[in-house]
Amino acid sequence: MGLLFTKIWSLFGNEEHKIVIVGLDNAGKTTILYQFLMNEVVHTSPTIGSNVEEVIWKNIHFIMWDLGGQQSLRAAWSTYYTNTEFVILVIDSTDRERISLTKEELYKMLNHEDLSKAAVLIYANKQDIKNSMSPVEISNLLDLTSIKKQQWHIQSCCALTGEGLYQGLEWIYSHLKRK
Ligand SMILES: Nc1nc2c(ncn2[C@@H]2O[C@H](COP(=O)(O)OP(=O)(O)OP(=O)(O)O)[C@@H](O)[C@H]2O)c(=O)[nH]1
Ligand SMILES: [Mg+2]
Repeated sequence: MGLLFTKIWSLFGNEEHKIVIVGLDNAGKTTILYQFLMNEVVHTSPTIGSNVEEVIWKNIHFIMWDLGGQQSLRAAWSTYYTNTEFVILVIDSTDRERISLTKEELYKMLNHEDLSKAAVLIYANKQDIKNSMSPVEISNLLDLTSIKKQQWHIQSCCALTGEGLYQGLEWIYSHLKRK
């Protein structure tokens, strides 16, 4: 009965799904959040702390937390993890020097008990820039196939044009429908 009620309740779009958006500074997290909210590119400055917005898509309510990615702020990411259903990891695909740092942060996150049941969407952002790493290259560098506990998906995108962003949300949507 509880489950049936939950399903019917979600049909009316009253259920909220918590997403945390993480990634190193300058990856494009805030740009992505406001693309989802307003379908436009906003002028951003480095996020100190976090931004939170409700994004409604296909009648589903997402509470999206965009966390600051600077080194001093990353230690606080875990304070946002409770009840998180989806993690969106944003990668600056031109930032080859720091992909190993992203990998470290990714596995630290995946090992956190509050995220053991979360699903992970990885955006290979800034695909508009020449010589950016491809999703395949990023998958290999992050060793994504070694992730066994969580479901994951990698999506190439460009936050400036919005290209690829909704394909990523589509994966989240299909994940929710499968549950
Ligand atoms: N060329 C290009 N630039 C992008 C893209 N996405 C974001 N940017 C730019 O990258 C810079 C950083 O974007 P933000 O969204 O502020 O980055 P952030 O991940 O929120 O950074 P922190 O808040 O410091 O963690 C901005 O100048 C954006 O305009 C993209 O797809 N292509
Ligand atoms: Mg930001």
